[in-house]
Amino acid sequence: MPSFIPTEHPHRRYNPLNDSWVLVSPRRTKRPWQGQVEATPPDSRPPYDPRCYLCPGNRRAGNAQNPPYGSTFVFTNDFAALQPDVPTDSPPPVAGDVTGLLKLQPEGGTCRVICFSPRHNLTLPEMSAGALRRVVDVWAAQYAELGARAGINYVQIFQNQGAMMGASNPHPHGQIWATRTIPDEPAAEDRTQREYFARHGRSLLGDYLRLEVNSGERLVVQNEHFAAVVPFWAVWPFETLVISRRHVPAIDQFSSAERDGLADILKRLTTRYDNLFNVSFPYSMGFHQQPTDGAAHPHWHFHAHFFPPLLRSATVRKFMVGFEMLGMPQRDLTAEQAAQRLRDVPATHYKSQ
Ligand code: H2U
Ligand code: ZN
Repeated sequence: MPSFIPTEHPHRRYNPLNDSWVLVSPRRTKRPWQGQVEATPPDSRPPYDPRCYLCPGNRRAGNAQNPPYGSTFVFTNDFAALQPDVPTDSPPPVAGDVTGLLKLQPEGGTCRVICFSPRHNLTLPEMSAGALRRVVDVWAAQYAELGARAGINYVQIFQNQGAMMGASNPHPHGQIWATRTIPDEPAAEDRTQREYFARHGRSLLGDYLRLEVNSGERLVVQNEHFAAVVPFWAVWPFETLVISRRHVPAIDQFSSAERDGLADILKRLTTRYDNLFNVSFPYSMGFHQQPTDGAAHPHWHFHAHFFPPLLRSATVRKFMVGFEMLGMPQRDLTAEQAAQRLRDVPATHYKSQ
């Protein structure tokens, strides 16, 4: 089927998952750049760093001591953004506000940190399939445990990879923030998926995945259980969406084979990311799963978002400023071009080539 997607002309694309638009300006990557250049952090980390807060056996910043863990380790964030014991009663109106414009609600929850590996110098693509599978099992167990708690209605699992994305420590780790209210992004996706399911009787992302697998234009990697695409509506230059082939609402409902499949697709995708500029590719990633509010969510389809900031090279990132902050998101290369770039790099990690 011929593609009628413009490769030269500015156009807008619609994101049906969060009901927003992105401006695509394919020719803008040709503009000269004399602006900020990021430092490429040297990657000469030892397998164990006695000063690292997350290495096995070390003391953390809050003075707790990590056990001598051998695979993964989960602990409550010593500087948690959410606390479980926040009063839930509605507070009185903000003093002086007769308009109702100033709204304030208490928010309860909990924050955890997950060390993916005892090895200080690894990243996800450098971990073995078996070790990654153990991380998947920890994510599933954490989602199930936190989600079952009274007062936890949403569980956000995520990872900030790299200093450029705000990771505070190079030890391989991710976070979980579990909240009483459903945050805005998953709340928007809950609405769009519910409406699509009500109208068509099928999952929005299931239909989208079928379309992407048939076209192949935006496909990056796939296996028996998952596919990773640069979504048609991607905002970040090399943004990807990992979608399960089976319409499953949450990670704890995957079979053992599907969990292996998730570990495999994450390894293959992050390997390609690192191979793009031969650096450990920075990103924020996370899973979007059904809220744990006890309501039925038959429309929810498990997926992971990867939002990497790099644009032209290891040192030049995309800035979401000016028009993006005041108008709408804008991107410089098309989703199809980004997917092609990610397909063109080797499937084996550059450090092991
Ligand atoms: P980020 O690298 O994505 O910031 O995650 C690390 C988290 O680890 C961060 O939220 C926590 C920080 O609060 N942390 C501890 O809980 N204890 C420590 O000793 C160091 C860091
Ligand atoms: Zn460490």
